[in-house]
Amino acid sequence: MMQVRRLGPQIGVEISGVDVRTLDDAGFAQIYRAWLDHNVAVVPDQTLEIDDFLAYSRRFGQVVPHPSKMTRHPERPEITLLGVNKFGADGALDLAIYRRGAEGWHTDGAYDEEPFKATQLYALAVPSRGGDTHFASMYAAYAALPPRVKERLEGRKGLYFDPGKILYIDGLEPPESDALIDELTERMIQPDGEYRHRWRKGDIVIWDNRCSYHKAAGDYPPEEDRIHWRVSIKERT
Ligand SMILES: O=C(O)CCC(=O)C(=O)O
Ligand SMILES: [Fe+2]
Repeated sequence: MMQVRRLGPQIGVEISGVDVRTLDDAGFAQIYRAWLDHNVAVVPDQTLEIDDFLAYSRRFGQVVPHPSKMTRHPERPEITLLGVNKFGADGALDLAIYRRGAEGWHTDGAYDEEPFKATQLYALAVPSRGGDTHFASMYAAYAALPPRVKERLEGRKGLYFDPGKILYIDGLEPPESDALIDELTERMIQPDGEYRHRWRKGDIVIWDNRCSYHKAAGDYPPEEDRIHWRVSIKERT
C-alpha cells in the first residue's frame, strides 16, 4: 500500500510502501505528482541494481551523463559515483570527493543553458552519523520576498539562481546587480522552507533543481562509507 507523508512544512514528501522495480504507470504518476508538488521526494527501502535505478530514473526524464568525468561509473557513464575512492594512494582524504556538494546552497547544472530538471540519488552506504543533505524550497523563498523585490523580478517569476555561479543580472548596472544578488542570497533559505534528509541505506531521493536548493552537510566520519549512485535528469526532448 502506497503511503504519502509530508516531511518539511513547505518541502519534502516521503512515498513508502512501494517497490520502484514493479511500479505501474498509475503508481508512478502519483510519485511524479507528489514530487512536483513538494520539490523533494524520498522513496525508502529499495534494493536496486544499477539497471533498476536507471530504468526508474528514466521515468522522470532523460538521464544524461554528468559533465564531471572523474566520478563517472567506469561502465555506466550516466551514473555518477558519490563517495567512492575518497582516499588517495597516499591515504590522504580527497576533499573534493568527501565534501562534494557541501560548499554551499546550490542547484545542479545552473551553469548549463538547459540545467538538469532533477537529480536523483540512491544510497548504497550511509555513515553512522552526519552526512545529511539539506534542501530548501525556492517557492518558499520567492513567497517570502518583500513586494519591492518581487516587483523588480517581475517577468522572471521564479527565484532561480545559484549564488556560487551567478555572474550578474542582465540589464542591471554592476553595483545594483551585486546588491540584488546579495539580497536574494540572504533571503534564499526560509526556515520553514527547509528539509534535512537523514539517509538510510536503500533510500532513493529525487529533487527538483528548478524550484529547490540543496547542499550536503559534509560532516560525517571520513573513515566511514557514504556512497550513492547519482543521476542527472533533463526534460525529454
Ligand atoms: O551528497 C549529497 O548529499 C548531495 C551532493 C550534491 O550536491 C549533488 O549530488 O548534487
Ligand atoms: Fe548538488
